[in-house]
Amino acid sequence: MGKPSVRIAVMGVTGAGKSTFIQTASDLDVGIGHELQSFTAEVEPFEFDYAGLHITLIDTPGFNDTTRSETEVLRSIADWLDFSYRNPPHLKLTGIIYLQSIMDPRMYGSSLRNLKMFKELVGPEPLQNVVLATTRWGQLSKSGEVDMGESREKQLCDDETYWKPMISRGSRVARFEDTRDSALNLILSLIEAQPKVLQIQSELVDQKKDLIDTSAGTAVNEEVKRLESKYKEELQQIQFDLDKALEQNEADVQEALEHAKADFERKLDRVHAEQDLLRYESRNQSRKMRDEYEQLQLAYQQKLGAQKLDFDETVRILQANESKLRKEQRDAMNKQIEEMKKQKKGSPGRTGMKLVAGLLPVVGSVVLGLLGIPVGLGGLMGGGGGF
Ligand SMILES: Nc1nc2c(ncn2[C@@H]2O[C@H](COP(=O)(O)OP(=O)(O)O)[C@@H](O)[C@H]2O)c(=O)[nH]1
Ligand SMILES: [Mg+2]
Repeated sequence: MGKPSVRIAVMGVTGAGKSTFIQTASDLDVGIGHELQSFTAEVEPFEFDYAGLHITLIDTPGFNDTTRSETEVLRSIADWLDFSYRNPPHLKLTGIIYLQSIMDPRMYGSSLRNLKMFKELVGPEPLQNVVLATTRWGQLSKSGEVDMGESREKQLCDDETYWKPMISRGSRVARFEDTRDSALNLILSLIEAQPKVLQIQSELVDQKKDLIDTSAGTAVNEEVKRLESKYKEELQQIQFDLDKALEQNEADVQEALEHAKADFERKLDRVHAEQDLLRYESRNQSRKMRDEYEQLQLAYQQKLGAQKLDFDETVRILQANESKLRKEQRDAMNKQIEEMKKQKKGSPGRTGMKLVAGLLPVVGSVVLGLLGIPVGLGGLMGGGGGF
């Protein structure tokens, strides 16, 4: 006969003290994160025996991870929960310990966001099997600030946007006092509970939903959409600023910029329209869009630099980088160059700036960014005139 099994997920923002808690409880070396780097990138179970029980503590990444998107974090947690429940012996969690550092003076945006994601993952039913635990009481007692900790704890419990609704639904509040006993007591307080299926497990396995249609997936997708509109606003702002900056220059430059902007906005619209279809890929799309946006910014800066470039120098730089282009782009670029070469050397129609402006609608802003026209060429050549 095996020992009775206890499975507890440990959640909370990066830095809340999840790994510290697991290490203290299990005496295993779990690898504890330092400073801003978050150590736990994937869901990772740690197993040990205690008091006749086989205990598994499941370490999870926080949604405020410094290196991974919310989608990636959600996917890794959802995949683990999905897999363990979907396949025999269809494991359910005995409980969840949600950690929150008592050292945090207030609920930061990322803490609130993480809590929201936690609630979406767990759903209302299993909240009875949740312990909301504050960490770092050891530090507070050393510095004689336990009173302050107590008033923060009270705030957490009394605030509607924080723990209050969860406590009303049966979640308990506890403190992790930095000792093994304290950690084990927290765990033992959960073992009587009837294991429950989490909302995300029920949605993915029983209701056969796609991740993006689950409550947690929807919350992430909303965030993606919010980011998209933010990028759009920023793009408009940059357009405005650059219009101003270019006011004194030739109309064709501005026209080209307008063209590039319209191009970009069409892409943005397409991403919006496709987002719901893209499902899992939505965050990738958003990331790709951000890259393009950054390229566009770069291209703008380069154009400002190119106003001071002469024609031949611009041709040299472009052609030195032409291997980065697809054949049709390369052909289009060289056609444009040949076109302009027909004009008289040193004529106002034949400058680096005019060349870049002419290329913009042909090869697009992203490609121009790849072509490596150096930024801030102030000292290289005199203004508009060629040669
Ligand atoms: N003294 C003390 N330090 C803690 C406690 N919890 C976390 N830390 C420290 O805070 C940092 C982040 O903790 P960690 O356990 O890696 O957080 P995680 O990201 O939630 O796994 C580490 O440097 C820990 O040593 C605690 O309860 N007491
Ligand atoms: Mg950790």
